[in-house]
Amino acid sequence: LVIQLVFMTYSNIFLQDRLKKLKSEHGKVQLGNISVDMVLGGMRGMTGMLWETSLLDPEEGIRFRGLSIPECQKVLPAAIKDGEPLPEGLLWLLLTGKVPTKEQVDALSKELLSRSKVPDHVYAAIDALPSSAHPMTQFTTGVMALQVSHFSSRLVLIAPLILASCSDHEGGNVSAHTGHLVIFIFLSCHLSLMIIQLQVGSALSDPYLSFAAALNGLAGPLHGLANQEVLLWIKSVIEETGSDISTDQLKEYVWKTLKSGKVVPGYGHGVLRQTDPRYTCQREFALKHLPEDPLFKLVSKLYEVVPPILTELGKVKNPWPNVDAHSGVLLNHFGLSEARYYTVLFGVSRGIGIGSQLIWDRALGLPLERPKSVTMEWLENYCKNK
Ligand code: NMX
Ligand code: MLT
Repeated sequence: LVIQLVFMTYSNIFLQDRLKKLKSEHGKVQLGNISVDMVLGGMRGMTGMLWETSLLDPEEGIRFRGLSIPECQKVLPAAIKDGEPLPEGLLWLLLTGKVPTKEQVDALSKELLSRSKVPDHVYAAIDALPSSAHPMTQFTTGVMALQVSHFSSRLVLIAPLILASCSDHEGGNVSAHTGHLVIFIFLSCHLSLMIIQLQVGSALSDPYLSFAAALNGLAGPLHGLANQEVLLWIKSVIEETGSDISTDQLKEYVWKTLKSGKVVPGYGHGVLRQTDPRYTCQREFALKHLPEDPLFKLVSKLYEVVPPILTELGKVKNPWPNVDAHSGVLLNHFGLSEARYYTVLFGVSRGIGIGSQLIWDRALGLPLERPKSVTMEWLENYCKNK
């Protein structure tokens, strides 16, 4: 199986030639103009990097290797009939660009499981932290500790089913971009061993260091920590107003949050301009499996109440919910009520996407990323002389 997977991934090696051709024939084609707004606005809307595993459309949402979330749900193998796609199937798809069979996914799961023993020193490193350490700090510490082990030919994959859709969100999001930026590794393929053997080169960060950096970005409340924040916020609504909350009370609470200078967690997005399809797929799952869950009912009510309020604010580009508005409620329903762990699950899931693209970064020999920065004075002078 491993040989098959590596072969399929690298049989696409002709992509190196495609990349060379693209560069030599079209290297000078302009992809757009950079405005001062873009420079001051976190590089929004600048097309500036190559990311093969997924592509995000502002209206439609994410496509993994060309497949939308509903399409993935249809074609990727599930553990049970009509169940949700297995994360290993998504990993296969991201790596090879091909939809795997159930047998291939099962064999991959077995292979990964056989390589999933975590060395004792990793637990010791995590245990050495104070018990108050946030789970994301524990996670990053664990990943960093793995870096000094001989774990590098192994891949732990425990991505939970419902979060598989968070695996990749093209390259520009904070976590993926950070991982991509930091990753400059030598990758050699050990056909006989495992999918990937990642080795540290001189002054180059290996995947553990890179993934740890990505996780640190994910741990921010405007990015992955938002799923924790959403559940805590929803619980605070209930604490303050009781569970039988009216629409007017909810509106009032949303306004109160905004007036205190906070954002409404789980709403808005840096790229998307519609409801996140990951939210929609989780909502459909909830309608099927937990329609009476009181927190789900509240999340549904928020879907009616929040967008008009954010629209009224006048400055929010996307008033619709993102994935984090929903995931916590599902996890809570199935017994994971410790909201502080939610971002860890997001991180495990994101490892699938970052890891898959990492292989392609090396296969395609992508160069060191180093965009140019300028000072305010430079911009002022440039604009004056225009
Ligand atoms: N609640 C209140 N204000 C908001 C919200 C929101 N949910 N979303 C955007 N705004 C504000 C934003 O703070 C900015 O205000 P100001 O000009 O005063 O700084 C203004 O609207 C324009 O922001 P946008 O261009 O619409 O959004 P931007 O690309 O800057 O930020 C987010 C995107 C995701 C950071 C932002 O929508 C947000 O803070 N959302 C809440 C946190 C969240 O759910 N994050 C998870 C994102 C998904 N993920 O997993 O990473
Ligand atoms: C993500 O999944 O990374 C988030 O939706 C944020 C983004 O795409 O910028």
